[in-house]
Order: sequence, then structure tokens, then C-alpha cells
Amino acid sequence: MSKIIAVVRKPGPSFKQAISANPRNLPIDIKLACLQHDRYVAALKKIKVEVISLPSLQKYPDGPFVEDTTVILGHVALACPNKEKSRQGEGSSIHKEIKKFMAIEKLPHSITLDGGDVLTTEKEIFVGISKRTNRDAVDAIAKFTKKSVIPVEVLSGLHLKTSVSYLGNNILVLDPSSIDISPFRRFKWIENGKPNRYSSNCLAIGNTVLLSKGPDEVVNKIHQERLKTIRLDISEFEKADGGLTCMSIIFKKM
Ligand code: CIR
Repeated sequence: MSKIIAVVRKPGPSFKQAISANPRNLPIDIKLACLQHDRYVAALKKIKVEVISLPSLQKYPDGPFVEDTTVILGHVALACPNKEKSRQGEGSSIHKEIKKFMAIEKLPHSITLDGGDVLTTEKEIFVGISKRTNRDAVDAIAKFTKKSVIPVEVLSGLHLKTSVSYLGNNILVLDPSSIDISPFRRFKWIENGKPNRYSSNCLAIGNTVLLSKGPDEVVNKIHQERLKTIRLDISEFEKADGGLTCMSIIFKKM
């Protein structure tokens, strides 16, 4: 099996100022965030993922949410033109790292795109049309892949992957009240409700699924699919609207 790489960024003191749609959930406990991040990295290493850990960036409070800076298309990566002003420029040190493995392509200025809106399956790439990602992103991504690129309306929550994850083998975990589910009809899915939204954001690598707190019922259903689970408390990242996938960029070493 080819080696899987994860690029992550440690939270630093400025993570306290990360964007949050629910400021009443704040403040973020930085010490606890660092501990939760260490456990996330340990879980990745446990399943034999090679982790590239980048230092925290004082200038970019949302820096640990590396997923939003880059879309990996296998042979090439796209540098995301992030809509949020405070996040623009956050990707440059990450792209330097990823360039060691594959080419990075830039996208036209009319596009806004966060990696959290891109859900990749074997044959399709679903793109959330959200507060952060616009429709132009769909055609732009399509230029770099042979897969079908399909827009999905995000009804609530920050990104598409806030509410839906792909586990492989045609199985999704999703919250049907937060996204338009019609593009996903051909899949089998494990349903989650809005109150447990963050447990719809799972990180599936091989036959292991990393997931945050949520109903045991979801975990049991994942086990029924003969997948293993690792549960991680990422409360401090959820305060800033982030889930497990947001905290890494995953790709295969070619
Ligand atoms: C933001 O609002 O941009 C960050 N506070 C959260 C980003 C979460 N990223 C993700 O879901 N991919």
C-alpha cells in the first residue's frame, strides 16, 4: 500500500482569535487545544500515517484548519482562493510543503473555495456551494480532473464536509437537514442529526474512521460496515466551527 501523508499545523496562542459563528461557545482553551491536536496526530500515527507537522502561525488564527487551503486531486493540488480575508495567505507555507510531492495549480480570481467544501469519492467530486465556496469553483475544479464534479447546496453549517463524510465502499455519514441530499441518492448513508453535526465530519483512512463525540448509534453503524473507529474529543476546534477533516490535508505519496 502506498504511504499516506497528513499535513497538519499545531495551534498557537492566536488560535484564541479563530473565526467562530457561535462566539458564545468561546473562549478557546489553548492548552487543551494543543493536547487535543497532539492526540489527533497520535491517532494518525497509530494507523501508520506519516505526519508532516508545521509550526503554528501567529498571523493566522485559523491556521490549524489546514484542509481549507488546498484541494488534493491525486496527481495535482489546487491552492484554494479563500474568501475569508483573515485566511488569505494561510496556504503559502503549506503549498511549499506539498510542492515536494506534486504540482500546485492556482485558480482564477473569480473563484472562492475552501477545501472543507470538497468531498471526494472514487468517481465524483462533490463541491459544497456555501458561505465560502462559489459556483465558479465547480467548473474550475473540473478542469483538473476526469471525475464528475457535482455542486451540492449547503443549507446550514460552514462547509459541505461539516455535514457529510465519505467512508469508502459507497457509504456516507451525513446530516440530511444541513445539505441538499439529492446528489447523494446513489450512496448508502448513516444518518446523523444536526445536534450531532460534528460526528458527521469523520476522517476515514483505510479501514479506520476517526470521529468526534456523537451518538453511539452512529459508531455502531460504522462498526457494522466492518470499519474500526477512533473517537477523539476536539471540543476546542469545534468552538471555531472546525471538525476532524479540517485539521489535516491527506494524500498518497506517489
Ligand atoms: C473558519 O471559519 O474558517 C474556521 N474557523 C473553521 C474552518 C473549518 N474548516 C473546515 O471545516 N474545513
